[in-house]
Amino acid sequence: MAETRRLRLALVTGNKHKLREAQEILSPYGIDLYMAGPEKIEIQADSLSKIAMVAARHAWESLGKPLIVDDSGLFIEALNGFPGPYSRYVYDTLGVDGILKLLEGEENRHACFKTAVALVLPPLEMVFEGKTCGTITTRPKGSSGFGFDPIFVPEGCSRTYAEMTVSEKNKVSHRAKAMKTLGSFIKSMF
Ligand code: ITT
Repeated sequence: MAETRRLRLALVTGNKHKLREAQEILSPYGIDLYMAGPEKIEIQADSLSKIAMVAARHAWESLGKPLIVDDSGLFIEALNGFPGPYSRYVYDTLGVDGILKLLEGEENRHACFKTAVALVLPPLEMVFEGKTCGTITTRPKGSSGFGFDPIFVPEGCSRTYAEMTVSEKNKVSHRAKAMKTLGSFIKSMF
């Protein structure tokens, strides 16, 4: 019987929800993802890809094992793309309610979630991106997921990410798109 090769890959994050979403996507591609703890440094920059790659290279220094870093953000059109790369800080300070307040009375609720996944698998260093657009609700709905999930309804859907199971979110999400591209790439390599 042919032996199936699987790749063990570390996800450097403090966010277990990201791990769960990404594990489900990557497993069919022969990738066993585990959470690794070296501190994820987060530089201030205007591009998620840059932030993810700097963090991934830094993590490699202490971990020395094949790894990925996922940096994601919510880009709101009426706020000129804010909070974008500053999403973590804005989530921790203003939270979901703060975003809804900023959009009070605003008719343009269009927004996009983006993910950049940086891979360090020496000598390879690559970034894979995913994007899903949709609308910001007027009040939080649902209790699953994390972060801004309760206020984001992806295009073509009637429920927020927080009203979906992990598998449902993975059918449409920004993270799933980035992880699938990563998965296909790795599968083609091994
Ligand atoms: P790590 O940096 O430790 O990986 P994090 O939660 O800080 O975890 P990011 O910096 O990538 O992740 O995300 C910035 C913010 O955007 C974060 O506070 C999340 O709340 C939010 N976010 C990221 N991905 C999301 C998603 O799929 N759904 C909802 N909110 C998300």
